[in-house]
Amino acid sequence: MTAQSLAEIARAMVAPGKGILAADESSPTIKKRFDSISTESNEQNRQRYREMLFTTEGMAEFISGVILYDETLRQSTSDGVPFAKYLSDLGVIPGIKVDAGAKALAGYPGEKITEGLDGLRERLKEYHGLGARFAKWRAVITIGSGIPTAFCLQANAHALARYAALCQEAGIVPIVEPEVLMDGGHTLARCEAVTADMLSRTFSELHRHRVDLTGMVLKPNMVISGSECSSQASVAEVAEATVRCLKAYVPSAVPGIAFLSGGQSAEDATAHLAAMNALGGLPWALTFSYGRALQAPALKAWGGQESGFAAGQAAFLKRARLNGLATLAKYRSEMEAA
Ligand code: 5MM
Repeated sequence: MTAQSLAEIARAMVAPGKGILAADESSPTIKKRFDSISTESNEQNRQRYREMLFTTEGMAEFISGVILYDETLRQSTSDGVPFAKYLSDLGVIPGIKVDAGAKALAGYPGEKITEGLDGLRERLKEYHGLGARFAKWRAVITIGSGIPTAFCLQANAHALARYAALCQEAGIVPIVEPEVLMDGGHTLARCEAVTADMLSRTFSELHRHRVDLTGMVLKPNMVISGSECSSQASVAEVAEATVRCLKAYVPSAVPGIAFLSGGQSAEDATAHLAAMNALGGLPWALTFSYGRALQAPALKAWGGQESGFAAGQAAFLKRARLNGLATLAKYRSEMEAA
């Protein structure tokens, strides 16, 4: 596969009016989500839940791609169509989470390093054969007393770049996800400083690893007040700080930026995205790659019951549609009630 086709895939992932569904919860995370609706996390329930999301009629109008977990990439619809084929036939690009999770960084209490580089070349080859055309790797950065350290930021940036280079070698577009967590009492300004440092190191490592920026998508956190900070920034302040930070550190060769939601409410994540797009004059597409902010209302409406299937699909379609409108700056909060 040529660099041109990587760029084409990347552009399709961030096409106007569309964004990405992050449905790549690992087994421990999906168990937590299912626990919240008192539903057992077994293979059958996980298949049915993901089938509910993927077979939502009309979702392809707003969803460009879906990030799958290893188990999900190997699963099929109840009619026996592999999920990857089902999505591709709809024009939705299948993707795959390839990191092996964030583990404690030895020698650096409270900090994490994402693992999964060993054997990645071989796994990417297999995933490409199974239909995946993009991948995702998430670095997790915690803000706290004396952290993050420069060492932790650098180690994670290096791993992200090694992953991205391997993806492009395999004909797979890398989603590069350096997530600065919103957990904690820190201010918006502190989040901006840490995000800026991490983005700067990430793009420097991507350059050193000869990653083609036109064939990747960045998945960052928004610049936001810590969830326990006594002073919470307004929607306009979050939009301004996030765009200021991204403009300073993300080269315009990157076709698009697809945010994670990071624990924001579904409505906040949509309002922030819409406010950023309303600022205009952006060198890259700004869209979503939400997990919780797209799925939380759908998970609740489904409730693990067949009788909740249609309600779950309606809730998912609503969030997909409103976020699609947010990418075009056409979202209004009054639409939530419609
Ligand atoms: C879907 O959530 C992913 C969780 O992965 P793990 O199960 O391995 O923890 C996560 O990587 C997700 O893709 C991004 O963080 C975006 O999700 P949110 O919920 O933050 O929008």
